[in-house]
Amino acid sequence: MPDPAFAMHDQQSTSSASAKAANGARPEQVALFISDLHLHPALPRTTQAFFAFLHDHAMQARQLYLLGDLFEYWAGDDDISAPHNRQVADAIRRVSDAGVSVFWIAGNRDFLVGNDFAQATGATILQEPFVATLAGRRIVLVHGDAQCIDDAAYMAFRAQVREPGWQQAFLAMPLAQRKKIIAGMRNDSREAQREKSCDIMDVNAAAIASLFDATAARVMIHGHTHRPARHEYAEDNGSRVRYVLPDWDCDVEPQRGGWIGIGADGEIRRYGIDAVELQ
Ligand SMILES: [Mn+2]
Repeated sequence: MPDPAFAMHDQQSTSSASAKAANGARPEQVALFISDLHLHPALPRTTQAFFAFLHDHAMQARQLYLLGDLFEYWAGDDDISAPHNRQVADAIRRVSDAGVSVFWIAGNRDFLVGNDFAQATGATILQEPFVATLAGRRIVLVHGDAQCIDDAAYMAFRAQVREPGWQQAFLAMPLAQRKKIIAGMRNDSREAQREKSCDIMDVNAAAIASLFDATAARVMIHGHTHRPARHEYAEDNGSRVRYVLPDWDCDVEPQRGGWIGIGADGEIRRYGIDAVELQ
């Protein structure tokens, strides 16, 4: 759906990128992608690293895509006045105020983000799968949890909590009660994950193939699995590439995190937490 608007952006960014390149500046980033920061007041260095990323990198990009689980959890938009949430929202607002288009895809932890958050941050909430055409490339964007179909219990839970009726009933509860329920769910899910094999936690190959088929995209970017990688699949009519974003934790050593950028040249590059390009 967004293709015409994005195509126009692409042309503009290509011309201004060549102007910048002539001055010897870094090539312009058409879009940056991050996910799985799991921001939480108990992890202050991760929040600071996110702010540094926004200031040093996102501010200079044309578009920023937040691909899910920016927050460790989101109890509802009425929790935006909590100090940590407010700081994060304000930081995103500064990026959108600077003229960067900010897009949001919900993760499995922050799917209750709604219109009030979008308004406060200037972000546009996208429904997944979302196909963006950037620098002439058709790219499908998802968080990644919906492709983990081998985890039947999670898929059933996901179907329930994504129901508008369920969300309405949940959001009608007092905020303190919602936070209590979420704290209980987080404990349960930590225990459940310990018992599951690594294979079940990853995306399902057939689900990935059918998402490529359904969207006619050649590139996919997602997070969720915390298995940063670049996967290339050979096809009869050319290859498909799936990029997996890393999760972030800068409150442990070694610190981890990173992002993906697409340049005006159409090249997709992966960067580590230190902004060094990965191979
Ligand atoms: Mn996730």
